[in-house]
Amino acid sequence: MIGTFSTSVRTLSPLLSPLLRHYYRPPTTSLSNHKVFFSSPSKALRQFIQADRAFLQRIRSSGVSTINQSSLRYVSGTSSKMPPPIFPIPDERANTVAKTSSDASASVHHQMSPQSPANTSPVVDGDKFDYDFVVIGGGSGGLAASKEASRLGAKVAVFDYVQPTPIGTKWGLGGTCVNVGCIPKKMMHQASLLGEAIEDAKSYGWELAGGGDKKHNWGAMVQSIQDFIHSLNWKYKVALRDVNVSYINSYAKLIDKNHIHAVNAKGKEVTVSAAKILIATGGRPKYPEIPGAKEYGITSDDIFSLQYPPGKTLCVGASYVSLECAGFLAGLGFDTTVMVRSILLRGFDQDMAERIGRAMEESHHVKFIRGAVPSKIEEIEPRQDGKAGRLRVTSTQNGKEIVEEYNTVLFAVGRDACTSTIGLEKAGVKVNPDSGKINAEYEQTNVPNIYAIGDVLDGRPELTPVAIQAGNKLARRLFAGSKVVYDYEMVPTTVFTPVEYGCIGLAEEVALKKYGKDNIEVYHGRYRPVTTRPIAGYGEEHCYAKLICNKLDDERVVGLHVLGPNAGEITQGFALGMRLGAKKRDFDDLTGIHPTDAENFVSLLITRSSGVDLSLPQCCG
Ligand code: FAD
Ligand code: NA7
Repeated sequence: MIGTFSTSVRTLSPLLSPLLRHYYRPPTTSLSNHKVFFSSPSKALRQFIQADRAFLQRIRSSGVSTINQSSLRYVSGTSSKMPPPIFPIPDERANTVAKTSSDASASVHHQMSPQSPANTSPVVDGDKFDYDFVVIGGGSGGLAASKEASRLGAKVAVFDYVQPTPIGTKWGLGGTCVNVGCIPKKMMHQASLLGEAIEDAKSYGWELAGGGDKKHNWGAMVQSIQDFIHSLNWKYKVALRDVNVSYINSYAKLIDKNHIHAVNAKGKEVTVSAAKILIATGGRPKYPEIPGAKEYGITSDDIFSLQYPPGKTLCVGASYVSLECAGFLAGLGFDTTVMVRSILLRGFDQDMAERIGRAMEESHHVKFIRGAVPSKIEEIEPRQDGKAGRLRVTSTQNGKEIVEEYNTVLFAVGRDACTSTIGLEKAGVKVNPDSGKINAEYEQTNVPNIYAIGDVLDGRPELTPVAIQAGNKLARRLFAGSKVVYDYEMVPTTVFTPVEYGCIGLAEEVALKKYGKDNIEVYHGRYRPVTTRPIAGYGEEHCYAKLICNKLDDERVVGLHVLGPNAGEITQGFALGMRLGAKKRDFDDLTGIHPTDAENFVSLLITRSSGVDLSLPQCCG
């Protein structure tokens, strides 16, 4: 509902537009400056944004047919002047979202067929149950869905509870992304890039006071990041309260398809009933089943709040989580090794994965042990407050045993969906026995009133924006009659290794398999980054852009890949073009912004089939 109002206001009322500007906190700039990005909406707008059912009702019954500054003043009693009508407030909630939200207008959004199972009525059975909608899991997906449902008039509760890691790490409201995922990861990545920027700065004439070498303080970085995260935990709580979502900090389990039993940290129990239930419990890191793994190893759940510098570190696994952690640890000056069982970045374009490996090895001094798995971890010296321990790691590489000493072993060997201890079987919800994940078309499980989103979903990308978008759209379908479903295709993503890798669409090997070798053309090129170390020349030998085109469809671009600084920002921009069906000639016709790294995509002339060697281009044509 609020989405509907804000869209109409934004479109039709210039009076309010200054207040509806979207402020954002850039993830890559100063932690200490983040406060300047908070907006301060007027009282009327705040009331509008925090609209509860009573306020929406007052708007309806007031006879006001326009949502803008003056009508808000009228409804909130600060003005007695009835505003003139500009935009009609629709009476039927069922139609509003589809008619006026951005969902309905964008060409890429998908509508459900009227027969689709989750195309439910917005009317809820509120009287029979404590809540219209109960969400289990207050992470990216659960928070988004709960707030949207409540804004749309549903009575909502969210259960969120963090079970501590084997070494006792725990965190607050917000789930993986904000506490132990995207956000602290990006900040440590940024901390490591800043170390490189210091070298870069020297080439531009900056001098360090006293001429001394740079030195990184792990404790200070962790403190800043954790302070920032705690501020976000608090803001999430406030945001739930502002839209009248009940937050219950307890571990929840289903008792049957409409009842949930939960226990908090002090053992206090509560049972609630709900017409509709959403499973958004996310995932947690796996540990390999080897002696010493849980006793002495850590995972991404621990690294971002680790109270001591990790020292010489072994990252086990070649997933993006492992490579990202290895990247920032090496950038912060730690001796870092990645143990790879088979290939780098399974599921990603393998040409790009190998380029990332080379960049990490050659430019960032990360060591790789290929074809190896650990078999045992023993403690030589225990970790203490403020100091890492010493660990002996025994591994098998191509049948041979290798033994090496490390201060920290970080496992990034995959994640388990949190579905095995939440009573799904009691409610009759089925999971894929191989992955433990829930198969839910249109986010609806096999039990019609139980839904699932985010990392618990089988075969879906495990990414924060995916969970958020799917959650918002599900809430609109459940409580506003929308038919718009989330489209899981063409999801852009970025691996934040020291030289970042952004991609959208198909990996080259997948495109070749799907369309056939003769029907695919690959346009690619190396480029010099203009944004980092143009003088010192850091990383330029690794920067690379590639477009994979389907010749059967007039060279429609089916895959875009970029390895270079700020690849996330580049990929996000081009993702829109890709979703709108861009062809190679659209890229060629696009005027570049000079000097940028992204402009390399408008001048990719060399095809893989030509076999022409890729030399670094000169600047400015
Ligand atoms: P989560 O965010 O995991 O939230 C689930 C919540 O439910 C948790 O708080 C959990 O404690 C709680 N919970 C579980 N069981 C119960 C229960 N029974 N009762 C109550 N509460 C319960 N994605 C990106 O898009 N970009 C990135 O750069 C990125 N980086 C990542 C880096 C790392 C190191 C990791 C691990 C992940 C990263 N991700 C990234 C993935 C992203 O964090 C997840 O896809 C996203 O958080 C999933 O959201 P979710 O709502 O499904 O679950
Ligand atoms: P992934 O993407 O599932 O990758 C797991 C990695 O760990 C992969 O490289 C595996 O190698 C490796 N692995 C798995 N088991 C072992 C053992 N026992 N020993 C050594 N190496 C092993 O996991 P992530 O943790 O990065 O992320 C999962 C999701 O979380 C991801 O989609 C993100 O969205 C967040 P393999 O290639 O199988 O040989």
